[in-house]
Amino acid sequence: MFKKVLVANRGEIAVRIIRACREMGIRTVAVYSEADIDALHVQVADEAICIGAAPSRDSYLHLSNIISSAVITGCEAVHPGYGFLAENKGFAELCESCQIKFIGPPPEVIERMGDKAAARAAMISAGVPVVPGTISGINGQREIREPVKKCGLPLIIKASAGGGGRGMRIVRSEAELENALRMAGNEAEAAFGNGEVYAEHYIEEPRHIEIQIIADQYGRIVHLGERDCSIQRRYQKIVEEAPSPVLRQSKRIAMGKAAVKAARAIGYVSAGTIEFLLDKDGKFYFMEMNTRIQVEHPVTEQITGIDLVKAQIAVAAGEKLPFCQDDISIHGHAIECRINAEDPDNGFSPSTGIIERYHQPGGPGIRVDSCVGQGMEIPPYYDSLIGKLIAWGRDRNEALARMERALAEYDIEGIKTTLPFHKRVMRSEAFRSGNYHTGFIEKQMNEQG
Ligand code: MV4
Repeated sequence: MFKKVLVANRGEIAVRIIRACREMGIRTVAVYSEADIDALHVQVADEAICIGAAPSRDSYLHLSNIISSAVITGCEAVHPGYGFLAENKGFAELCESCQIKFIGPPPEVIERMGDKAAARAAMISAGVPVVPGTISGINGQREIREPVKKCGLPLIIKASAGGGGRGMRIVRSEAELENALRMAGNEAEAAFGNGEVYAEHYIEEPRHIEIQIIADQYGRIVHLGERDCSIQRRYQKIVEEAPSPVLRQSKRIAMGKAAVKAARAIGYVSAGTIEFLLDKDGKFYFMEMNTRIQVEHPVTEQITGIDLVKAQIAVAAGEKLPFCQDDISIHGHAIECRINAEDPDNGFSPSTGIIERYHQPGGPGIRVDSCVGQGMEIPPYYDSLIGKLIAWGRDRNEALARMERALAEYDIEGIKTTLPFHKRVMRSEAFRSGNYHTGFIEKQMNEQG
């Protein structure tokens, strides 16, 4: 096992990784920007090194400052968390070339899954269901109506280099197609420096259901069930739950098998997530693969009892997975609310400043993964996620009741947060019934109570 790991991240995920390392007897090195000198991850790590100025590009995205910190402190591995360098092929390669283990999949796998058109093609070869669409990227030379023939209408144009919803266009009539292709291409070129786009049939009001997998270096791949992440706003997940309130056991098994097949086909190692769209007929389709630990991993941990971060570190160190598929069982239900420093009454605009009062909930079934406390300042430079509130119950109703109780206990003053918004989500009829889709916030959030 590793003796020392550098945590190349900040915020709650850095703290989460440091906790896993501590339990495993691994020493940790935190890195921090000038804005984060008083941050929690710096306090809880064994050592800490300042890697630059507040803007991410000068610190948390600065490859050479981070890799030098790992070398100087004698770390054998780097955990990238999520965001920042987690899906940066160049960083994974740089780690490898310095004989430092990148805790994640091989660089080629990061690259392949980062290209959404290539990922789609790989899944078609692997026999994993994908939405009907164009096989490879469209670059303007082809017959303009080809996407309509292959996908039918409505269709959606996506950027190959995109993901997470950026640079997408929905086309409802053939007349819109040419313009939409050009606009999407231009947008993709501007945003990613790669104008390649592809098209898929557009599935109306789908559910976003993703399967967690974990793979070791010896070909064992296990799935840990699904998370339902359909509650999103502008492609940002807000609430996640596991298991999905709409999946039957047979569908769960089918999606799990598809996810394992996908992971095996691309030579996956580490923790990863296969995202699927579930349509109204209950058919599921591959959408994207995330080659990192995700924000919402705790709901899976709560219902499987498996510590995903520890498992991810162990497989990176060359250990065999200590469990097989038959050892995995789903116990109860978990819901996660993302606590963002944002003002839900003002278009979710970022809220910065000092936390004047802070009291977090506890008690039965409650987990808080957070990085803030009373007197701390939320800097304006980074992601607005300041914590995650996770409720577990023997069934969905108990998890929901505990979440509502914990939201009422949670007190954060001095900055705006998404706490009041979550209270409304939990009260809404659509969420309570479990019968919601990705248009929940725009269309279904008619409040009760
Ligand atoms: C889709 C889709 C419907 N049909 N693809 C949005 C984020 C990006 N990862 C893919 N997205 C979608 N792709 C097809 N063929 C609908 C969405 C989508 C969505 C997906 C997941 C969660 C929320 C969403 C909100 C709007 C649209």
